[in-house]
Amino acid sequence: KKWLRNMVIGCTVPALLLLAGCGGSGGSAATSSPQTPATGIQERSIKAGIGLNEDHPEGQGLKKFAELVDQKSGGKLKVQPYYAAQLGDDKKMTEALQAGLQEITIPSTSPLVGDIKEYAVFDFPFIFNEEKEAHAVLDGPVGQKLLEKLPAHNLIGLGYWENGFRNLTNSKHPVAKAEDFKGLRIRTMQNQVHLAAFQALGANPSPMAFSEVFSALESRTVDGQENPLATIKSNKYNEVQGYLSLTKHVYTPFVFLVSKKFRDKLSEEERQILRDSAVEAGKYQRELNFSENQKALEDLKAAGMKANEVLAEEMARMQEVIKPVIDKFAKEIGEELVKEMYDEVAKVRK
Ligand code: KDG
Repeated sequence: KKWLRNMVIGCTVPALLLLAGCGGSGGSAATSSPQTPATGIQERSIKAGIGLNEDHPEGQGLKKFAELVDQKSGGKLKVQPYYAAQLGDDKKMTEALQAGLQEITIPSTSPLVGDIKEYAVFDFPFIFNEEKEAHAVLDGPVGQKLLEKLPAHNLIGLGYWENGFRNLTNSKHPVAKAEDFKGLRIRTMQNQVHLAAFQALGANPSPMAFSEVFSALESRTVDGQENPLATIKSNKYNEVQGYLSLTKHVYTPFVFLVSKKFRDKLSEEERQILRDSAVEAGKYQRELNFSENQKALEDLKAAGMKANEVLAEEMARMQEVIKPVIDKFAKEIGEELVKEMYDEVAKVRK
C-alpha cells in the first residue's frame, strides 16, 4: 500500500507512535494547539510598550521586568521594551493587546474606564492621602475584583504599578484655591471623571493622548496639564510651563496588562515567569517612583518652575466643589464597590 508507506514516512517518530494524530502534518511535539496546552519554555519575542520615557521609573521598571524574564526563562523569553509611546498611547496599545498584535502594556487605569467603568474609582479626586492607602486598595480585594474584569475584554492584569499623585502645571498663574482653576485650558487624560471634575472647578478641560501633550503646551493650545512630578520632569514640561501647583488631586495607578490572546498560548511555566517578574519589577518600580517623585520637586524648582503648596483648607474647598461629580459616578459604578474602597482606606488610616 503505497499511500500508507508515504504517510508513515512523512510522520515524526513521536507522531508515528500516535499514528492517529499524525494526519500528515509532521506533528512536531513543540507545536501547541488549543487542544494541547503548551509545555515548558519556548523561544518567544514579547513586545512591551509604554507611553513614558526610559528614564522614568516606569521605564526603569519595564527594563527590570525584561531582565527578570530573561533570567527566569534562561534567555528564551525575550521582552523588547518600547518607551515614549513608540507603539502608540495607552488606548492604542491596549487595543493592540486585545487584537493580539502586541503582548504587554502598562497604562494608567484612567483610559480603561471606557471599557471597564468600575476602574473610575481610581479617578475620584482626593480619596487617597498617601501612597500606602492606594497600595492597600490596589493590592487588596478591590484591586483584585477589577483585575478579574479584564479577561472579558481580552486582557489579563498581572497587578498594579504606580503612576502616582498628580499635580497641576500651567503657563498662566499659581493655582492655590478652587477659583484659580477658572478658565484654565487643561489637558486631561481620556477619562470622564477627570473631565467632569475639572469642569466643576470652572476649568476648560480637553482630553488628549499623552504623546501630544508637550506640543499642545508649547503651542499654547492648552494652558496646562496635570501629572506626577516624575513625569513633569522626565517629559521636560518645565521648558513650556512656568507654574507648578502641588494639588495632589488624584492618584493614578498603572495596571500591568498582557494580551489574553498571547497569554492563552503560554505554558503554565511561562505564565508563572511573567506573573512573578511583573510583581517583582512592580515592587522595584513603586520604590523608585516614590523616591523620584520626592527628588523631582527640587529638580523642577532648580530648573526655574515656580512651585506652590495648596493649604489643607483650600484642598477641602476643592473637594467640596467636586463632590457632586463623585456622587454621580459612584452611582454609575456601583456604590457597593465605592464603599468597599473607602472602608479599605479607613482601615489603613486607623
Ligand atoms: O506609560 C503611561 C503613560 O502612557 C500615561 O499613562 C501617562 O499619566 C499619563 C498621562 O497623563 O497620559
